[in-house]
Amino acid sequence: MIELFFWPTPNGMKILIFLLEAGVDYRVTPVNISEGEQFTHDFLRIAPNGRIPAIVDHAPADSAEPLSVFESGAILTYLGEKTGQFLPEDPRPRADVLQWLMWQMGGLGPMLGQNHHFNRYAPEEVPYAIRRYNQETSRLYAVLDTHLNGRDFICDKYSIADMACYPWVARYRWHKTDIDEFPNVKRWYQVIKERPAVVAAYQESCAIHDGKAVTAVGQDILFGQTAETMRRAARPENLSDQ
Ligand SMILES: N[C@@H](CCC(=O)N[C@@H](CS)C(=O)NCC(=O)O)C(=O)O
Repeated sequence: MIELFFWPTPNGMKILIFLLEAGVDYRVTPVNISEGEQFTHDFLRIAPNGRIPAIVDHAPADSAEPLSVFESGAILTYLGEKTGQFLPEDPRPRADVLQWLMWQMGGLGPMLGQNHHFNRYAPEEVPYAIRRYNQETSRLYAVLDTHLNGRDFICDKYSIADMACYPWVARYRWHKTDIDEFPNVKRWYQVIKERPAVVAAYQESCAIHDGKAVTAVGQDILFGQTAETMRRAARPENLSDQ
């Protein structure tokens, strides 16, 4: 059984989609990141970066103690290898899936994340930052759109690369992207959106959290973090937090 430490954000959705697509036995442990639950000792033991998603595999292949993984790209790779699904074994298609997974992890995700920050959350308007991340967003969409020309999926078959990119593109309104400008991305997005596992994943995520806007307190927790936040969270006296 896979325990998924989850909150309904794009990085969390990637893993929920995988678990439903692959038919894996799982349970969700919500981690409300707007209330600071990412800083509890129990969670930091599993995910020292204090970010969701993370998993604990309670039945690892070596039958030893439970195995934890953090970082959504590492989790998708682990689950792909464990289940033999959505990550090819042959070196050539495998390298293709992994390069697009890394493109999402190092580019699409972080850039769209900053775009959302400056377009939706920043307490003051920062025109340079908005322009910078809008431009980078449009550049990345063009990369994906060109690549998807004549293809159904990012790689040869539906894979963890699609699962990693989809939840970010699904927030295209957040990053002020006119998806009609990118017809191949739009076609790919609509096909994935209708997959039964994807529909089920979003239904399950809505039941966990209704998607209400982050409160001012939540914004302080999310956007006011420094080294001191992590040092404080790691102090033994905070063990009583759990
Ligand atoms: N590179 C990480 C990013 C994880 C991440 O940024 N998670 C966000 C939600 S999408 C989070 O936990 N935020 C909590 C916080 O900022 O305190 C991954 O892909 O797993």
